[in-house]
Amino acid sequence: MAYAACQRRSLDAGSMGSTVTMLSREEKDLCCGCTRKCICVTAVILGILMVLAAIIACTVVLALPAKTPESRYCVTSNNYTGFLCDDRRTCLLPSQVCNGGSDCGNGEDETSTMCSNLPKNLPGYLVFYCANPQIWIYSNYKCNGINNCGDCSDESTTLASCTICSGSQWWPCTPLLYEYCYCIPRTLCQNGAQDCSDWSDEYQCTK
Ligand SMILES: [Ca+2]
Ligand SMILES: [Ca+2]
Repeated sequence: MAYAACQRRSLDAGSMGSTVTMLSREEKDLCCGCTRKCICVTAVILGILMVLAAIIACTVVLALPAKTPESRYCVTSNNYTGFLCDDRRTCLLPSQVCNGGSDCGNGEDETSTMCSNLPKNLPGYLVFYCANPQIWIYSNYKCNGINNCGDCSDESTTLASCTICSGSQWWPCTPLLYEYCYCIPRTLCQNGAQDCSDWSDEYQCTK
């Protein structure tokens, strides 16, 4: 007997007097069984719905992108890629990070997590790997005219994408000094000492 029919039968019986007296034992058993069955079915459906809801919730949570570390990328006033302090205003030069001195207000540029395994734990934009990948420098030492890698790969047009000897402060030549790569500072011109292999620093370059 369907549950609705049981209810209607009970109501009919109720309108005629007592539900108990008007329903036979069989009818009562059937109605009672029907009710229990409906409760069971409802419970099973609710259980299934809860499981489905849990699966959907898990799927949504797992589908969300993992929280990425807070970006500290910034650009310094002299146009270097830098490290942003917690104040979200101070932009440090790469070489100020893990240099042993606290340059951010909260010392976030010197955390043991970041500085314990250099350069692996540094943000990649602070690091430049030389032609010999075992050697690295801070990225602000790239294209600065100085031979920081030791093989001038940090001053090259190929690996470092530098513009060779740009700016009037440089004189292009083959330097005698290991410190320079493709040019010398113009301040060394006409100083009475040879700095270029062709002496152009003394006979051609003007300050
Ligand atoms: Ca520092
Ligand atoms: Ca350099």
